[in-house]
Amino acid sequence: MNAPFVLKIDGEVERPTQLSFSDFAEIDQSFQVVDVSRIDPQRQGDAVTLNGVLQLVGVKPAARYLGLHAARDDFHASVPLEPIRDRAFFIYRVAGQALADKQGGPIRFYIPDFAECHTDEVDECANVKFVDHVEFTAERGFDNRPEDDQEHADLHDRSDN
Ligand SMILES: Nc1nc2c(c(=O)[nH]1)N[C@H]1C(S)=C(S)[C@@H](COP(=O)(O)O)O[C@H]1N2
Ligand SMILES: [Mo]
Repeated sequence: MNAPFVLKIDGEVERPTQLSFSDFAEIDQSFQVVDVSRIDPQRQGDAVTLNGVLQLVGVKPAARYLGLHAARDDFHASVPLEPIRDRAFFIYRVAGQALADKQGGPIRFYIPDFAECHTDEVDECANVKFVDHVEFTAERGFDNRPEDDQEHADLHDRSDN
């Protein structure tokens, strides 16, 4: 039996893909980030770089935005690819195990050096937890990140972030 996938990747790519936990673990060593706390002391675990995923799926030149979808809590961000392509990663493992719910698992997107929430397209809110679908688009896609202090405070109240 095939392992259940944890992340679906499609849109402007040559090879739409569904990745399981073991697929992540088997991605080439050159794209693995062992111990993300070396990059951001606030974060734990192991990751695969966004660049690794871009290579795997064969991202098309038309792709300018990265859609990060979390069905679990209906949270979505559409982030410009260029400013993050060499620094973002997908955290998928902590201490050898799949990332737990409370850590934003099974897959958590992470961009080091983000702006404060709702101040920029690349902000802390773009560090989407529970990502189950990544979609590359030519134009900015669906995004329901908070747009002001009130919406942001409400989100944190709701989700005990
Ligand atoms: N799926 C999902 N991802 C999310 C959010 C959310 O509500 N749902 N909140 C965002 C916000 S506003 C912040 S500040 C960070 C909080 O991450 P942390 O709980 O790991 O500190 O997650 C971001 N990613
Ligand atoms: Mo936030």
